[in-house]
Amino acid sequence: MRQTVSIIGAPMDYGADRRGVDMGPSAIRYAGLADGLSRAGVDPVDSGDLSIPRAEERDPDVEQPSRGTAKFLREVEDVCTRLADRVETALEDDAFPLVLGGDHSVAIGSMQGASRDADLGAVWFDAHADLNTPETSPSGNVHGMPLAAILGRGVFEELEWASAPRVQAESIAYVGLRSIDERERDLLRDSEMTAFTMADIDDRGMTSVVEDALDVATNTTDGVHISLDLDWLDPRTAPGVGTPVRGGVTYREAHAALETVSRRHETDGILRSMDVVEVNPILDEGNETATLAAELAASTFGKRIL
Ligand code: 4U7
Ligand code: MN
Ligand code: MN
Ligand code: MN
Repeated sequence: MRQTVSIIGAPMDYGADRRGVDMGPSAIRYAGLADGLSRAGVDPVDSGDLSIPRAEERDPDVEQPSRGTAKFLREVEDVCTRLADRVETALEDDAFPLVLGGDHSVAIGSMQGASRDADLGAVWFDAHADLNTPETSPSGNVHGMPLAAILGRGVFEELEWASAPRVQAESIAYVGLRSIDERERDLLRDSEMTAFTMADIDDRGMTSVVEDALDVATNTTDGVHISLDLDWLDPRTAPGVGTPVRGGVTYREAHAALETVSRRHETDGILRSMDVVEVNPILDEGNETATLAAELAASTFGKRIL
């Protein structure tokens, strides 16, 4: 039986400074996401977008002295709570939730929802560690904080909508890290997470690194969440992102990584949920980054050359 993939758009840009990432879901759909998924052998069902008020109608709330700085935290809470419910519902209907961002703070909602009824591991494909707390963040942007939120670090410990008790640090693996803030590095070193950097990919090759990351994320969990931030790729290949970092993964490496995930899913049924985030059509060139996002989502479900 073909697996149903429920496409859930979360056009949120509260978590990032560069406007335009709220257009990501449209651009990824327009780039042929549904066709790509069908060709990969799954049944896409589009559940539409969450309705999200524009940031201009909201107050950025930069002053929350007791909490440190986290811009639009209340708005992120509202969206992530609704998103978590949508993800949970998709899983109850035996569908696979595929969340389209929006900035990376949507991952708080997708992982919350996917871990309400399961122990969840994660593979984080990103240039960044996304482990700042409002206290350590140099920007106050929540898209740099989703893993700290999920793991209940700093002030997130008290925020029930954010932390996900069934996600453990030891079941999270980064792949492709290359930009970490100073205070974030201490948080990462003190945690039980596994980090594969760009240097590990250089040394060992992508497929072997991803195999290890999947071992980490499947060990003692019921399923794996894939979080794909398009700034994981080199900016020459994926220019449409708000926080580009040179020296990222190539087009081929990216496909190899997600095809490795798909092979493991085919044999062991490891996948539970996924988000594809940080596509910013305003900064993109000819919808190239959105097209890549759609292709990589298809590769996750087994797009094959032959
Ligand atoms: B993304 C940053 F300071 N670390 O916290 C921050 F460099 O979801 C960037 O990975 C965060 O794109 C990038 O603002 C968040 C910065
Ligand atoms: Mn990110
Ligand atoms: Mn990033
Ligand atoms: Mn970014």
